[in-house]
Amino acid sequence: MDARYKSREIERRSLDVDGLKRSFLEWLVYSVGKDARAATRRDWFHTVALAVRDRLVDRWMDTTRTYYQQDAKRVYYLSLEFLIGRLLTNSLANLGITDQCRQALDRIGLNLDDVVEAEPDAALGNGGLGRLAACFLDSMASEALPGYGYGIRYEFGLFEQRFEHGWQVEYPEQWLQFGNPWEFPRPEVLYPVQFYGRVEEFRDSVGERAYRWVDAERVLAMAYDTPVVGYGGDTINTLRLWSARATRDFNFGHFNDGAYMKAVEQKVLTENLSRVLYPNDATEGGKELRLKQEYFFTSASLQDILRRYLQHHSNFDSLPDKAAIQLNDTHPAIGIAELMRLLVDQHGVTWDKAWDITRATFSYTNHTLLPEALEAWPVRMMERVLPRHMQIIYEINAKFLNRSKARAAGDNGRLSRLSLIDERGDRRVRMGNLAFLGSHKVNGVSALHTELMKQTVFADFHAEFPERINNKTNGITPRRWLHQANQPLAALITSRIGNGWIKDLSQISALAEKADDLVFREEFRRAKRKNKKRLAAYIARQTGVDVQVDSLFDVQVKRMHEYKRQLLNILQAIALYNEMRDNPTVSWVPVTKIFAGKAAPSYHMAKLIIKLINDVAKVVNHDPSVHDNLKIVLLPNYNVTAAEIIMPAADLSEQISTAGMEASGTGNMKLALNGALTIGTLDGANVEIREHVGEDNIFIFGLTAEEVNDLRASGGFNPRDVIASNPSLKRALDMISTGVFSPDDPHRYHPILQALTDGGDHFLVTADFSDYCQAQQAAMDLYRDQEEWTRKAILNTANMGWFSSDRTIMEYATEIWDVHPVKPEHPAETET
Ligand code: C3B
Repeated sequence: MDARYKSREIERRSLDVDGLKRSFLEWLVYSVGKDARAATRRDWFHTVALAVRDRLVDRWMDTTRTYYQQDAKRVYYLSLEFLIGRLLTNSLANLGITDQCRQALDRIGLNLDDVVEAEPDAALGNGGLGRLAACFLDSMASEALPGYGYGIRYEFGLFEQRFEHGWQVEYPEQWLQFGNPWEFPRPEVLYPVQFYGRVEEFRDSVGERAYRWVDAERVLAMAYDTPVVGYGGDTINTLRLWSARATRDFNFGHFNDGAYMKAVEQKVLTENLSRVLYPNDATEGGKELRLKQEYFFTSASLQDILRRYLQHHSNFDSLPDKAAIQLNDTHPAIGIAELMRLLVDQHGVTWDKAWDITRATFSYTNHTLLPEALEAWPVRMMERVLPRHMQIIYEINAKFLNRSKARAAGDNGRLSRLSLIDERGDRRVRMGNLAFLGSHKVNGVSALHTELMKQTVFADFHAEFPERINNKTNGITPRRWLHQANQPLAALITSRIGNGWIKDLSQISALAEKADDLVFREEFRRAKRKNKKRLAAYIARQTGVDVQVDSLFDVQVKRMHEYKRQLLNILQAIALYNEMRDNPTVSWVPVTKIFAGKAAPSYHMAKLIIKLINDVAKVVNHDPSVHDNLKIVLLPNYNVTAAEIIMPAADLSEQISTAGMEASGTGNMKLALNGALTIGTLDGANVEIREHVGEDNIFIFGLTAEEVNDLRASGGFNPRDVIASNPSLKRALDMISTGVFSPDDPHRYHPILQALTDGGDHFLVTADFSDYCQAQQAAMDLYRDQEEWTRKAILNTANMGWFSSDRTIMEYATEIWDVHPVKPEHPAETET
């Protein structure tokens, strides 16, 4: 494409070094408005981003136009979270102009890596669910699938985490403070979204009973579009994020009364709707603003989808042939009632027809079985905020329960479990049930999770609709997580097997035969060491702790949650610390324990565990008697950008959730792809990772999901007995309880000890402790044999091809969406 662009002599699109350099210099002056001498790093970032953006706009429009002209079936991925991170490296790499850009900057006396550092990390998500959505965007564009992301343009992304005296403190994340060069505001793409008010019944033109939603408050949803560059730059899709705007008439009403300040105040309140991302990765039970956010972006997205559909169609019969709408968890599940409302109330479609269309259009992904994360909105709130939707939900429910087999069998227990309304206590709308009922396909995110869905939360629905539940094991994009984040390893792989793996990760299996090649092993280790040096420098900068590059980098990075069991890891660290002190003459394998992750601001236990890790780290890192053989660091403000530094540098990947509780995990995939060996339970996708990398190349320990279930059901587990019978666990807990790590407040960790003992140890930390320590010992022993370790690490990388999100997304495309690749036509490039 380079030559073609050059032949047209359009400099702003040229992809060679000179052309890039010229446009950088021009952009700096004419768009950023700075002189080269006065330009800051941030100015240069904006300059480069704008110049790169120029180079993708034509192809972006070509992509959109092709979809339009072919009236292609599109997939709409509705997600309250998109954890996309930085975009510059990604755009350059996917356009294939990283080297040219580096050289062009070089000629101006700048370093691309420094410029990249000035980009804020777009943290429009909490954790795995949001990052999965971002990987899916990359894969849809790379697979030439007509895919759109729809979400909210939060002004404040996930909070910035700092540690003050070892405690987590949250600060606002102002990622938009200096503007966002990637987005295109679309002030003309504006949809009204209503709240509150009441429903009026009337007779329509043919005398049928009909409803309208009146006296409601109105908010406008305004679109911001971000181009999503696929690998190779051929397909450029759209991420459309909605921002809340107050309506004008609403303001002017107050203005005329002279109540100017009140009007402005109302405007600010209205626009708060898209102000901030909820920082909990489980649920935000009962928060009205959260419900409004969910409805806001879902309604705007559906209006936009119908508008696009109606450009080519005059009735809704073929909506399911032209649009697949994927619900990313239950957050957009209100969309099922909203589509019914739009079709029935606004477009006059009959109920039964509308229901068939709705079900054929929607599908739903479940991401967790945690009971606290299954959304259930109080009926009274729903009636107040979305009165018409509440009616529609009642109607859907009545029709469904009337027809269900449970009624025929007279099984009232099952009937009440199938109901969209939880009648126990204050009545609630079960959004999971609504999502299930309104979708033609429902999927889990790993084989085990999907199986458990069938057995637990959706057992009754599964009996009713045995074809509906299916599995789509998560994946990760190899572009960001290997090609971009791990350049030393990516270059090594490409030098041996070519670069086809970037687009087709299954090709990486060709590395397996190199596992026995001593030269390759040496180079593999060298790449890992380079990444470890980079991480060590980052750790020193962030925490002031010096770590040994050649120590075993033992990494647990993910949200702080009791079920993920960072506590198990830190207890093992204390036990190891004790062993090292007891046996100073033994030649220990040096270990660096690396933690990172945010806790929800209101999750006290998780925050206490953060404090514990920091307290233990302080004691261990300053104890000369361990001779630097053990270091513990908790890196602040874990985000996508930090993950890009951490993942490539890990030796050991901690995936130690209580079996049955982690739906899939995706960090486990990033780490293994980058050559870390996993230490983990048979939970989530760990099960499938074991199948792919081979059981000799992974450290599996602990209770299985079935054993966990049995243990809990039998009530036959007493953590105090377990603790009493394990001296090293007892000693570690005694140290915590006597204030060894918290001399300023010896009782600080009482709640943790309480949870592990009288609390019944719900997450089975004590039950798995001994087995976990043995697995850790096996890992340390193996690490002494660097050849053997490297061989296994290579086999991990080589066998992770299946975990590409390209594989996942093509499974969704063929088995759920029936959406097919569409090659964009680039007319400007073919005319000469
Ligand atoms: C997460 C799950 O906890 C992970 O196991 C899973 O890999 C990802 O979703 C992606 O499927 N998850 C999350 O981040 N937030 C939720 N509210 C629910 C699940």
